[in-house]
Amino acid sequence: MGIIFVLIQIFFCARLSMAQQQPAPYPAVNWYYQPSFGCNWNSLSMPKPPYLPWNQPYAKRDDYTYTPNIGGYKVHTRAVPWNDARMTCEEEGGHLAILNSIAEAKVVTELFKKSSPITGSPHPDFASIGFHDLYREGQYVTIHGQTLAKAGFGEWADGQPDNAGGAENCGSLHKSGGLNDINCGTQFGFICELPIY
Ligand SMILES: [Ca+2]
Ligand SMILES: [Ca+2]
Repeated sequence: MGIIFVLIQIFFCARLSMAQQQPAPYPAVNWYYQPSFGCNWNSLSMPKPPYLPWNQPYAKRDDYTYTPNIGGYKVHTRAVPWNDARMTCEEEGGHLAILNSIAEAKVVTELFKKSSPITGSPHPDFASIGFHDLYREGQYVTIHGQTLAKAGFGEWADGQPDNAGGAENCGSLHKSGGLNDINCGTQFGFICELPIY
C-alpha cells in the first residue's frame, strides 16, 4: 500500500514537472495537484504567459503622469495607426488606456487637453484608447475583453458611434471626454496607461 502511494506521488511530480516546462494555457495548470511531499518546484515561479499583460508586474516610468487611486498615463503626440499605438503601449510595459470610471475618463481627458498638440493626424482632437469592435461590428470591448458597460465607462461623443464609411472599428477619446469609433488605419495620437498610482 505504501509503495503504491509513493509511486502515485512520483507520477504526479513528473506530471507537474512536465506541466511547468510547457507554456501553460493558464497559470491554473500548476494548482490542480500539489503533492504532499517530494516535489520542490515552486508553482508560483512559473513565468506568466506574455499574452496576459495584466498579470505582469508594472514598472513605474518617469514619462507617465500619475493620479492617486486612478492610474498613470502618457499622451503620445506623434500619430500612428491604432495597432501601432497598442504595441507601443505594450512595449512601454502598459496598455492603451482603458477607462473604468467617469473619474478615470476625466483624468485622462484633462491630460489629453493639456498635452502638446498631436502631430501627423487628420483628427488631432481624438486619441486612440483601448477598445474596439473588431470582433463583431457594433460590439465594443476593451483590449482586455470587457464590454464598455462592464469596464465602467461608455459615454460616447455626440453622434457616435457611427461606424463612418462602414469602416470604423477602433476606439478613441475626444477632447470633449466622449468616445468615438475611428478607422484603425488612420493615424491618431494615443494614450497609454500603467495601472500604477
Ligand atoms: Ca465599427
Ligand atoms: Ca466614429
